[in-house]
Amino acid sequence: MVDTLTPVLTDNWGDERSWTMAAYEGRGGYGALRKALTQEPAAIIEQVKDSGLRGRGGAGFPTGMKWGFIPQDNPNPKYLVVNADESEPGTCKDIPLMMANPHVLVEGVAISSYAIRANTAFIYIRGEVLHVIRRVQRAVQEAYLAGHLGKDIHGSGYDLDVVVHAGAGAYICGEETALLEGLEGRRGQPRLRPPFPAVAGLYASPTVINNVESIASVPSIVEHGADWFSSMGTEKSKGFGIFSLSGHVRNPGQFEAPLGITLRELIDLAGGIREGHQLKFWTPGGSSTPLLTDQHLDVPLDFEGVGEAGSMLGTRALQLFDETTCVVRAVLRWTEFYKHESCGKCTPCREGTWWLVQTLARLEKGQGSEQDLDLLLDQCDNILGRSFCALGDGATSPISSSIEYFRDEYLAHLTHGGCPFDPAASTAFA
Ligand code: L3W
Ligand code: SF4
Repeated sequence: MVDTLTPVLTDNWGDERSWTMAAYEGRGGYGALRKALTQEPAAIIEQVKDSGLRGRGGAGFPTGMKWGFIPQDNPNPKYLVVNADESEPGTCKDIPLMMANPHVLVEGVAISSYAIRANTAFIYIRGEVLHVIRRVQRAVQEAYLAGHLGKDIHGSGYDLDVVVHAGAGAYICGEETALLEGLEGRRGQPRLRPPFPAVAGLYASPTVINNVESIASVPSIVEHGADWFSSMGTEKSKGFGIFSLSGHVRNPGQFEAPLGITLRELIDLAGGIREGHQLKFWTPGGSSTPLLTDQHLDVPLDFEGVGEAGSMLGTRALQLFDETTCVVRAVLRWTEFYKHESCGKCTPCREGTWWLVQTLARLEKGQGSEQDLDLLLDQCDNILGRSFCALGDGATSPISSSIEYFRDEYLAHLTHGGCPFDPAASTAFA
């Protein structure tokens, strides 16, 4: 089964001091940048379009198409912004990527900025991960010293400055327009779209915002070609991606594999569910994606397959829970997170997430009534599609999906006057 892995971004993670310029260049690093600089910027955009690369930050928007939206006749400067504010519960791919292989990101930033004709790029990293900020800052310094960044890069006449920016610790700043607000020095709250950032983004100028993994995939596309990339994956979800397995598996970690791999295959790669236990439920892309169950082990993990199963591929943060986990408690915990992180701008999410926690907490303690399940679904209905940004919608995903698959477990909390998984509260499942 191990031959289903396609290590590209993760290939050097086991190398000694893999994060240094010497180690990266020792493997041919920055060769793709030199190659890109001999081509027209528009040709790079075409190559990325042809590769089929879709955004790795959750939404799967075609990367080359987004770059193509940058209006080159706009006299304002163009900007590239890397969204490295990785905060979705369970998502843990960009941080290890930046720690182990920061130069693939820096090289991707240089190529992508050249393609959209930006002379300034920002890497916005969540503020809590100081070690990652330092590592990326160091890689940027090394790249300046080696002439991969700065003035007249490799004699091409192209100039690029890269700024590493530390966020201040708000989940909402992973939303692209809230990130821009933060970068401009304001409180991180989403902006109305349209206009999309490609037209009016940072400082009201055309801006491409891409996830770390999307940008880090670019050097390999330039090096090996669009056909090489699109030969992996599925018809509409091309290439490879990092799948993060956490929770009740024997060997949790990062597995880089073609899109379309199934959870069954990934669990095999991770050594199986922990001994003596069975999978109960899982998230395909963090807690903002509807839960799936053991009925969905063979769903192709691509944008289409997971969509057909009623969820979203999201960030491929696969959190696995076995039969010892109380789904109500897990969902309550996630909902508390959304309540805490709601930026407060719009009423459905600001008030709604508070009400969701009240209702869920009552149910979890076994103090509610069966009508509270309908109340919860009604509260979700008043948030989903009525919120200003995806945070509100995401907050409803684990709740409505858990009621769909585990209604009986909610009811068991009422019957037993508390959590049936907690021996102190009940012996229901003893
Ligand atoms: C120009 C148009 N640009 C769309 C661009 C848009 C953005 C990209 C995707 O949310 C999801 C969210 C999370 N002209 C355009 C256009 N664009 N139409 O395309 O846009 P969109 O709105 O589909 O998604 P989004 O706002 O980027 C991302 C979900 O992913 N998620 C991920 C969370 C990830 C983290 C993390 O820690 N990394 O928080 C998980 O489910 O909920 O639904 O660039 O400008 N006509
Ligand atoms: Fe803020 Fe939530 Fe509204 Fe998004 S949905 S703007 S996070 S209050």
